[in-house]
Amino acid sequence: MAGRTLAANLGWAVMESWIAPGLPALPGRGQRLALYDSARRDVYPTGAGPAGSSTRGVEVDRRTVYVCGITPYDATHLGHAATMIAFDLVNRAWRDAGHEVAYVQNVTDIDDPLLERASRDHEDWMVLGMRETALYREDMEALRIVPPAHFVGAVESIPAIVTRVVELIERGAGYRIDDGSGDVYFDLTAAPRFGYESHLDRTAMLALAAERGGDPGRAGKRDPLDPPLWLGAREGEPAWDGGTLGPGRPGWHIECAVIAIDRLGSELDVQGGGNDLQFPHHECSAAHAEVLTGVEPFARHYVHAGMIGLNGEKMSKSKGNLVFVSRLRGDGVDPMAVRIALMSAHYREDRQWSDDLLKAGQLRLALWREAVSAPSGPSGMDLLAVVRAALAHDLDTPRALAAVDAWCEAALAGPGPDAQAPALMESTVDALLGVRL
Ligand code: 5CA
Ligand code: ZN
Repeated sequence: MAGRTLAANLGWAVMESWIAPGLPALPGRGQRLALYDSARRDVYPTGAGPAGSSTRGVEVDRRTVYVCGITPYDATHLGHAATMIAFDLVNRAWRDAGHEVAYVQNVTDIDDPLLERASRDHEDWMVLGMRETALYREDMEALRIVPPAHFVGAVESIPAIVTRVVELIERGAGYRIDDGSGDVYFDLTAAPRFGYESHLDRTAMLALAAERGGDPGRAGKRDPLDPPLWLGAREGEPAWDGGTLGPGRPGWHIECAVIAIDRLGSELDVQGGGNDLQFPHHECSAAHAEVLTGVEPFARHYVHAGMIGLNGEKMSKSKGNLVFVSRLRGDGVDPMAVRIALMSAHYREDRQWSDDLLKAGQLRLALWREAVSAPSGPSGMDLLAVVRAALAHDLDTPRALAAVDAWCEAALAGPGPDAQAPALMESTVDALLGVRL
């Protein structure tokens, strides 16, 4: 096979995910989930078509989601947690609606930021990546995130990526820069619909590409926006055997395109991540995948979670304004209170983390825990129906949480008609919201 590398023959470690939380069974079925699609700019039902039908032979009762995961050069912060919780709600809602879910998440375990941090701290980049990935797994487990079926590293995917980059060159969609660097770029003219996912004008695209890891100023490119597919080996940097590409390492967007199509096929129900990935990352990944498979669109829904900020700025490793999930855990904060706090606003909203938000989450958790011990309450089936309906409409967690609060207040105010309700309320918030009381 073209691109079978020395690294693969030596056997790079394959990523392991984490232990799954228990999912209590609920009576009945959830509704069909509708989500906002960035490409179509509105809320649409997820899935291939009307219930009972299929397009291009896709099974309607299977749902596929690819979520852009961490670059492990620092610990999981609340922004990562919020994004992973949003897609966990998607996973839970689909399962509740009776779907089989195929969920893939990547780990960008080789990229510039990882090498820069390792070099700054005089550390081995691989050990750094392994340590932060291990901590991420622990954090995900503590937050009761249902693990992806495939948790896939970039490094272990290099042979597959090499094969696909060679394929893109053969199709005339990839070209080598003739300066001895060994760098290979994607030719955007191969993707005439480029821009349909993010709707930006060229000036905005150029600015965002420069800001978010791109290299519009790189000499020798056919178009400043052309993204790298393969970076030729550099002195002092790790490199892998790229077969006819020569030694080097993969570009970022091709990593996600290849992992997604190899594990999930040529069309996804959901391509997910934070809204910082809408451009250029998801636009470029979609362009790569569409040229490789000939199927458009790559994803039926491009779903973007809002940015969590601190003190008025986006929480980001490069800015250093981070609140780590592990630090909160270390301080004895219940991860369920963190989860509630992050779900108290809508997932698409850019929002700020604060001590007050956490305190409100802790109070809510205490209220729910007190109420679940009540001997009875208002109808548990009614509460389940409201929570299901709220989540089915683009994950309306503020409405779902308010319904749980109202049930709790009523249950604590005096005896209610339903003695089964406290147990059903407990399973509802566990199965659908991921909150264990
Ligand atoms: N490895 C790439 C994706 S292929 C990456 O963006 N890694 S990351 O570590 O920077 O981010 C991991 C995930 O968390 C991505 O989906 C990203 O969009 C999301 N994310 C990053 N920062 C925030 C934030 N402040 N708020 C919400 N989500 C965030
Ligand atoms: Zn990605």
